[in-house]
Amino acid sequence: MKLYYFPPSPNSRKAQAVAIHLGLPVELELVNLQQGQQRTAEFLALNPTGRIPVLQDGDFVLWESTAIMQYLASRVPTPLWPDDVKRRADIMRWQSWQLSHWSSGTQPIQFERFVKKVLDLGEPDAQVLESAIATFHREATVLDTYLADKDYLVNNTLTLADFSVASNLTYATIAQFPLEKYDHIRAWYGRLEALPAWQQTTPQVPQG
Ligand SMILES: N[C@@H](CCC(=O)N[C@@H](CS)C(=O)NCC(=O)O)C(=O)O
Repeated sequence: MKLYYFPPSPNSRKAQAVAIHLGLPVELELVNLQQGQQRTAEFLALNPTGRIPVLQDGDFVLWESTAIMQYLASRVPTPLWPDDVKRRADIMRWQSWQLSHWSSGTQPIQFERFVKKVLDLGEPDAQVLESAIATFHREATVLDTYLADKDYLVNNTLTLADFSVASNLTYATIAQFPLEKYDHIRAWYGRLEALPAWQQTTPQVPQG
């Protein structure tokens, strides 16, 4: 299997971390987003949306990180994606929330405070930031409350849900996500950060 990825991308991190955690042999193929390699004809033939990650398994090509994670975790028996319909639905619930709602707060903060600086795109837009921070607090309150009596999101066991939701916190420190009052999120994310698969996929980013 081949994973088209870009190391700084939280979306490719999710898929790569799951592959590492499961010990699956996955060949990595760099798609340099800063050089526009996601827009080459060759890459668009794999993923017409022009985004990474993409997984290629023989002649089967799969894009969308959540689908890739589920496909990878279906290759071997694993508590990350248990063979139980309610547990799977619960995992899907959190993966859906992550893509639709959690990202709505975290991604604009990450873009305004971190990506703009790295790509020299100017100062953060105060209005965008204010709105994103309000969304962040709304969603973080839900997550923090849910985690108050749990170590992990589903069945109190590490699952794909944790990898998905944690991916948004990849740049939490450098982008100054307002996490101070969310003790349960910080404790839970600490558990993710202790995983070798998370450590091995930590992006190298310019500091400061
Ligand atoms: N919903 C997609 C989002 C993928 C995505 O947005 N990937 C970004 C990197 S984090 C990308 O490839 N961006 C390239 C571009 O927009 O040109 C997924 O979960 O895989």
